[in-house]
Amino acid sequence: MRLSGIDRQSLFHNTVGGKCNRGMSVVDTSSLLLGRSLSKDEYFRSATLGWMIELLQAFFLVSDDIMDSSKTRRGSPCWYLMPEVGMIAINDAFMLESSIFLLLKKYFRQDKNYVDLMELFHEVTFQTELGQVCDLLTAPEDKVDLDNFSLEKYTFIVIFKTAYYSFYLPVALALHFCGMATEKNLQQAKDILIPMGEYFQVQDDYLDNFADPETLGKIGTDIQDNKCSWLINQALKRASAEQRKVLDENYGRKDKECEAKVKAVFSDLKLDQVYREYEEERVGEIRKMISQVDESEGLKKEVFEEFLRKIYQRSK
Ligand code: DMA
Ligand code: MG
Ligand code: MG
Ligand code: MG
Repeated sequence: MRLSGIDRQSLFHNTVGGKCNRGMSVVDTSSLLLGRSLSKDEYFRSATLGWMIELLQAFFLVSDDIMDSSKTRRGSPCWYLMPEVGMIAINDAFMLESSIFLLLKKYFRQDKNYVDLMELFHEVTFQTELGQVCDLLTAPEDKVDLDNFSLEKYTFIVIFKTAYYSFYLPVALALHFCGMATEKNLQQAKDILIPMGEYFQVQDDYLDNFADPETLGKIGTDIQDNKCSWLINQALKRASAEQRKVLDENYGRKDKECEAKVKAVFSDLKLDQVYREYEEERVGEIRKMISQVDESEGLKKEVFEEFLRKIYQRSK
């Protein structure tokens, strides 16, 4: 089937231009698991699985940017803000998702893992959507109530909206691809990659406020969007009565000046330093978990070391 102009543009605008960490992880993990470089065919097939995660990511980002009223993504305007796109972006998001299953059928229909791979994509998609709906429901636009936030809610949201599809999925796909998807290997992968994904979303929340949008490729929206982010949860733990009042009166308002007042409280509370301490502690714990991985069924510690290396102290 030939893609018409607009679908082609959606595909290019939304699937290329990112870091491709998720997609490449399938290829790199497969090679690590097999302990050798991949044949041409193995490379092609694992890269195809990798592109499917990038398509899933594109689907989530196009819809996430609409729901979060974001302005830019990967240094360009969000897809729904492009000329002549608008709310057609919603259907484009669905088509990006559907294309995963077209590719899966085209290249993996004959594979004995076909159903496992398909179920994995469906399951992880559902988990992400569950995370997204909790993210949105804890951030009502018209009702700011900071008492509604908690680190427990935060942890639930980020595990579901980010950790499953960004961290568990690439390794689970590679395990299936290499014929090593034993229950034990999948469980060990989950036990490490879910906390790692949680840490990754804490970084995302930190960068939303503290990074240079030029480097990050996107302009932060969490404060104006009333998000139950890592930073606001840390601020609530530390704020004086006066600072709390500023947060109550200015968080979640669609107003640049209100946003600036919240940012000032975040910086007075030295949340950048709090974040750096959190990062060191969390990374220490994750490294410890990695050192305890049981490699008896073919899983390799290096798989996780490589993931951690890619995200540690990231600035975008
Ligand atoms: C990201 O949450 C989650 C998904 C499923 C895209 P977010 O809105 O913080 O992401 P970003 O900062 O990239 O908009
Ligand atoms: Mg967003
Ligand atoms: Mg979001
Ligand atoms: Mg974010």
